[in-house]
Amino acid sequence: MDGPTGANTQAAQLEALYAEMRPRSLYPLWEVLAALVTPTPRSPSQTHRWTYAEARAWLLRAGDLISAEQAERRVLILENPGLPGTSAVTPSLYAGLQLILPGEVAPCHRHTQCALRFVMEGSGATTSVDGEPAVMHPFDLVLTPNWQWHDHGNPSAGPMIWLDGLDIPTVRHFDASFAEKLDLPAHPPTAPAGDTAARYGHNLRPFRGSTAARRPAALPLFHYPHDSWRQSLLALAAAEAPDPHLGHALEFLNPADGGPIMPTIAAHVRHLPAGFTTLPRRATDGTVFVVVEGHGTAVVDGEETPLAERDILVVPSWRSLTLQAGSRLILFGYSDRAAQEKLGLFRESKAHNP
Ligand code: GTQ
Repeated sequence: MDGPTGANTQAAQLEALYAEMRPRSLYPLWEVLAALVTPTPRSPSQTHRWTYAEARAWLLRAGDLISAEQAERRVLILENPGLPGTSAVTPSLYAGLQLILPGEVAPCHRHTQCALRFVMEGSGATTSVDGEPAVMHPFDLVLTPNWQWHDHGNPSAGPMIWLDGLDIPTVRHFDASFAEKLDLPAHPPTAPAGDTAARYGHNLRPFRGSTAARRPAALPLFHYPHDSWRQSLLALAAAEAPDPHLGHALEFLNPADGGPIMPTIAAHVRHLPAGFTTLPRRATDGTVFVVVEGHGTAVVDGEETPLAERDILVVPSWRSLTLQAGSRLILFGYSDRAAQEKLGLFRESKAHNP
């Protein structure tokens, strides 16, 4: 037998085996098993906060340099510092800040990626979905689901900025990206603003089999105005004590099935009364938050991040999150929980009172 440093040790023989196999794309699982099948999530993504004022200044500078038409979408990508080169904010999701200046149009296209828009600033720009405009106001949620035509226009007098949330990395993961452009800058009008809200937005829908059913049956609604979700959230807050881990929380739903807003993305809003601190909670859905109202602190695995209005915060999968409200704090959040629940992957863990 050779000694432990000899050419015939197990390690040396294995290394020789690996070297022979490598050019033929064969590798030993036992060297990587612990890193592949981890006992708990080990997200490479990091907790990160983008300050709105800083991002906004750079976005407006881009607005001086390139038009929405030329860019197709004039967007600053919020890339997670732990996922360089991926354009991803979490391993499954994308986030970007989009700017449309007065008079501009972001031309009509459609793609297999699902998108949400959460308005950060400005009033009166429109996102048209299959030819029906949603007139956007601050903190409105607008959806452009998988394969629905959409274009954006800004007939208002001021810049319009919103957060784009898409499932780009998920679609890339499945190698299922398709996209096409319409030959026209904007989709021909098919319905006036508010038409879908009237037909599908009030716990009603067009009578089955009638000609009035004009939207896709599986996902008809695409505009969730701030006024209306805020009123519901504050009514809940007035009615009962906050959930210890979440505060008052309401999920946006798809009226067709009571499920999340899109097949891959779920979204919700939270309210924390002034001075309230949540108990720590972790969940498998890495989440992008927008501060809608107020200020506070996010404590993620013990590390504090101050939160101010319009800041954007990403909290990766399975990090312990505690929220402290310095004033009344209202947050919007989106995550891949919709996809994870379908796949049987979603888990959460709630710390109990010490
Ligand atoms: O508005 O369709 O931020 O296709 C990234 C990709 C926005 C959009 C983004 C897109 C869009």
